[in-house]
Amino acid sequence: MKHLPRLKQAMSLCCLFFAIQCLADENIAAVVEAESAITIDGKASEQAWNKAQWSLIDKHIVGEYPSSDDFSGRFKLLWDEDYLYLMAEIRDDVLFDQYANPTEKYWDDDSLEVFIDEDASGGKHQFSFNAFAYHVALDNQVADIGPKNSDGSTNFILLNEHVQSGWQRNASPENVITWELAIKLYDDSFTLKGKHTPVKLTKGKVIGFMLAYCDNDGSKEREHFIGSDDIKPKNGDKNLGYIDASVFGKIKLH
Ligand SMILES: [Ca+2]
Ligand SMILES: [Ca+2]
Ligand SMILES: [Ca+2]
Ligand SMILES: [Ca+2]
Repeated sequence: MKHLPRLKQAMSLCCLFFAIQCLADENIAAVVEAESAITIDGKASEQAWNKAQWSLIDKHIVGEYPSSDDFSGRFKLLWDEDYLYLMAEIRDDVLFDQYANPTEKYWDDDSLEVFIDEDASGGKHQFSFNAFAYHVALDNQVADIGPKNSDGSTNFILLNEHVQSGWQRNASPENVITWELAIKLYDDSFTLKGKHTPVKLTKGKVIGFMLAYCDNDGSKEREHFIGSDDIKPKNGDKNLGYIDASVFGKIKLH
């Protein structure tokens, strides 16, 4: 009988752990599995999309907060063994692609920025593949920063094989673009040399994830940068996603 207090203690610890787990899970968005094949054509015509919940892209990162006509957006996610799928509905009054070179100042052109941390490790990733900040441009090319060049300069790279995308503008509602993406997940062993196999996705997997949109309607630099997650500023700066995966949100595959 003298074991009873210890048992009680263990049980309360279990309850506490369960409560903490529940609280932690509340902040992890659930992503449902795609029931049917997804065709990447910018159209949400697949039944599977109806099962996914919308999330808003409404958190300020850079620039003035735009009016809803200037920029507003929302997105849904689905997954299967090979891909994380994304459907984004973006209202943007002017589509602007001033730099023809896909690795030149791609963040100052209209682009969808998908942040992925395959193992939800968090931590610095600007010059490594601990996480990715895929800038998906209007020409469907995918840019990010790789490990530094041998002279120490920044290496802007294309990772087009990681993200397949398609978008279209619709007659109604006005100025609304639907983007559809299939994203392969690569872990932190990825390098720019050789062939790498994407990670197979399974139920219960937790992934670091954030989505943002760079909106420019004709200025030299982007006018707004709005994201899906609240970022705690560092020295007044909220534009930290391309540097540190710890500011991403988290999603869990269900
Ligand atoms: Ca489709
Ligand atoms: Ca705009
Ligand atoms: Ca990582
Ligand atoms: Ca724009």
